[in-house]
Amino acid sequence: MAIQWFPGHMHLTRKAIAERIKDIDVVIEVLDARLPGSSANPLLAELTGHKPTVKVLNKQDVADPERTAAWLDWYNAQPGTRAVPLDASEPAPARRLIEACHFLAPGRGGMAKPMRVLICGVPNVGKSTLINTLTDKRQAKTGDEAGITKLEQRITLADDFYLWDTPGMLWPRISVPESGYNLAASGAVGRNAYDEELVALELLRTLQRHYVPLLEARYKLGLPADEVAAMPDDVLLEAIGRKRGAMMGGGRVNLQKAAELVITDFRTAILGRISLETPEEFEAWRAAGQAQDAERLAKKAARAQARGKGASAQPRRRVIDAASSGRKNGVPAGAVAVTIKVRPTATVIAP
Ligand SMILES: Nc1nc2c(ncn2[C@@H]2O[C@H](COP(=O)(O)OP(=O)(O)OP(=O)(O)O)[C@@H](O)[C@H]2O)c(=O)[nH]1
Ligand SMILES: [Mg+2]
Repeated sequence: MAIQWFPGHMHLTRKAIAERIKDIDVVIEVLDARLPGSSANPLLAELTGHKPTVKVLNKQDVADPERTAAWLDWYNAQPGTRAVPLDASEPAPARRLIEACHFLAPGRGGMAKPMRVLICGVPNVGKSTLINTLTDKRQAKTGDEAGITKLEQRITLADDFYLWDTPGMLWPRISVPESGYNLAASGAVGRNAYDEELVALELLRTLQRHYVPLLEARYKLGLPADEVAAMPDDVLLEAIGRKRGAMMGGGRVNLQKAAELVITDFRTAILGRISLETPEEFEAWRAAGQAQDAERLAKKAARAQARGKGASAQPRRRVIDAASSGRKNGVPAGAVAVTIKVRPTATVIAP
């Protein structure tokens, strides 16, 4: 089953961003460099897409550098879209974002027209850390858990430069299952909204495809690389659990504990620098998700038509608003382009 997490505070965040965006000059969308496609929120694109935007590929220090380069090429080849890699705790590159804001909104600055910047992105991606680095103070609460920031907060960078930290937001229906798993592995999804074992198995499958030497280096399974790559994922999880001492009574492996170990090793980068998707992989997943959504909608329409014959003219269910149903004008949320347009004049900011 697909992973979904859209709790009440995200409904409020969506409303707050929709309201705030009118008075915003530049949007900084923070993406996770280990999963740039999956961490680009289509709902945010709807809410903020008309404003000049910089995409930040954050946590680049724990992402696979080759894949980050591929993602930057991919984004920066698209007209009007610009992306920069970042480690949010490093002051010098973070400060370059301030210059980028002035570039994108040249008319703003000075007491009469202060610069107003909205920082947004999925949960746990590093928005508040970036704000603290930019202001050189611990003004925003941070933590290695989804949902640390619960309310929008204005932070003053200078008398004429304001930043808005926003709570991390996902979207009501994640129609690309791989994105749900990758978001959960990264820590963007609340703990109770997914099954650690399933997420760890999916993560292991990715590691078996692309990062077998890192698996061997961490877990010392003592097996040839091709054998590790070909192992059934649940057998691999069990072998890792046994190696790492995640045991319960009767000599059995505690698979829940083993799953938590694997996920933590990925999040903390003890496993090494890993990215869970390439632009090509993500595009293929998205196309499959869109095709499935289209099929689902067609089936639903056919059912409604069949029911309509002889049924009363009154709709049976209350119509919920387009955005919270995950759809706009009949188009599924996952079908909305994840790239955010910036002014055609924008330039690449050197990393
Ligand atoms: N390795 C690495 N860790 C980072 C980076 N930026 C943030 N973190 C860590 O990621 C975790 C989440 O950071 P936050 O700044 O709280 O994330 P957030 O986006 O504000 O999260 P929410 O408020 O829950 O939406 C913290 O443990 C940070 O230390 C980065 O560039 N690299
Ligand atoms: Mg935060």
